[in-house]
Amino acid sequence: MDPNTPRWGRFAACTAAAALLATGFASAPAYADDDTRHCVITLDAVAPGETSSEVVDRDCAPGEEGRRLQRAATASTLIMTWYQDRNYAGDTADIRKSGGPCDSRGYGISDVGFLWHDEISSFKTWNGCTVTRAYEHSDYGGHFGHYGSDRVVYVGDHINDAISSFRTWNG
Ligand SMILES: [Ca+2]
Repeated sequence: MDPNTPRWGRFAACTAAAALLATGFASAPAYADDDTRHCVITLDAVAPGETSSEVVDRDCAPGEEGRRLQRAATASTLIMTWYQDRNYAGDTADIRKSGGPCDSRGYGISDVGFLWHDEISSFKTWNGCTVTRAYEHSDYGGHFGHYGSDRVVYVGDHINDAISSFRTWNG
């Protein structure tokens, strides 16, 4: 047996542990209030025959500037708010769309975008969006969480920090 093999095995294990540790630190909620980031993501209407809404605008700013941005976005209908941490804490994103409230067809967000990949831990839905599915992968793939409430204080261990796409509708 090659005497180098176990050494490489140990090296690989150490690297994996270091990567996990770094991820843990990155998601720890150890920020001051103004270090949070707040976004407004605006979706287009779902085109006939399509299942997803195009993102037509995405704007983020830190702290109070970001909250002002969210308060100013009143021309469209708020359908979701995403939170980086459980209990509606940390970075936030308001998801808005043109037109009226959520209907039974609802909205699909096929990719939450690079800022929000594997980050979301809680969310709220608004304006008639009463049922939501959160998926592990883009384009509604992998395992998912199903929620029949417009207030989800924690998405659950099975999908926490692992969400890449959403569907939400009036059910
Ligand atoms: Ca999180």
